[in-house]
Amino acid sequence: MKTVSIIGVPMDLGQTRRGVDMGPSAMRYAGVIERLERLHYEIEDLGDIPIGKTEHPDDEGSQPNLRNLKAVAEANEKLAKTVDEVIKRGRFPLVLGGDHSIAIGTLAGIAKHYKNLGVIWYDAHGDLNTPETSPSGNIHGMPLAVSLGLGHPYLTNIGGYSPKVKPENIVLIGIRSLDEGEKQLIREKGIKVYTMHEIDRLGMTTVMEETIAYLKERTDGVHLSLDLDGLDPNDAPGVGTPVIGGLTYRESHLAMEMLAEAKLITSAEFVEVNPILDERNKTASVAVGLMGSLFGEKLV
Ligand code: Z70
Ligand code: MN
Ligand code: MN
Ligand code: MN
Repeated sequence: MKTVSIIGVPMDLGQTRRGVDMGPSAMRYAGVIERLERLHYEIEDLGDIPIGKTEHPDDEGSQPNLRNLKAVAEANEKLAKTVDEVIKRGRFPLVLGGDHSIAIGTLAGIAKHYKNLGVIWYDAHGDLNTPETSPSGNIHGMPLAVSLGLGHPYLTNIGGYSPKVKPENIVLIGIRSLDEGEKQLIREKGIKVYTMHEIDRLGMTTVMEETIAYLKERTDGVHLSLDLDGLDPNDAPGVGTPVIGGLTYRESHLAMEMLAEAKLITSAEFVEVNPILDERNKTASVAVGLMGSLFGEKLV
């Protein structure tokens, strides 16, 4: 990865807290472009994907437990197309969110370029709900299920194919909040999960060594989908759904550094930064710092 394309997705329709649509600007202000240029990457900023309105005519109560379905689907179609073109041009897509529903479009744009795309889902949550299991109707709690082919066809068919990823090619890291249906799906599909329990027992070094070895032997590309709420709210307060007891700043940097060393990651997205809930752009700065480590920044 020598050339990087930044794609902003000011999406906030996948959940109900206002402000996460300002995430891409916050990460640009926190210096993402300068940070990666210092590492000698050639960066292009493709600007932001346009997001429609909440009041899409087709969303009028017609889709049970799928808030803003049509508007979310349309934005993700556009995102998928943009990501697809970036990869066709041989560049590394770096997507800045926006709520986590944008992973639907990112993965739709990426997955067709690989036989066996791996996914690292760094998050407090599993995002494995379907309209049947979701307690909230928020699509940001569903993107990983959608990518497995589960959910409304407006979402699963984005990019014109489904599924995007195989359950055995996914690794969840940082998990500490799962709904009943998500737990069932994880067991049923045998998805690899490092909850906070395993991370505390094994330590982040072992967790990442195992994750890297596991994905290296079965995938031909790995997408990192990093939800800032995977981090502890002390380190990343600017998120819509903070969950106590999370990954630290230090563990997260270590994880990114180990991924950089392994040269494993072929695309990435950083989501759920909400500047309105943040403290002096701390969470966006943490996100940009993690991108620095992911792209090979070293102290000495
Ligand atoms: C819950 C739901 C979620 C992110 C919260 C929460 C999902 N499981 N995802 N914050 N990023 O509503 O489905
Ligand atoms: Mn908005
Ligand atoms: Mn998430
Ligand atoms: Mn989350």
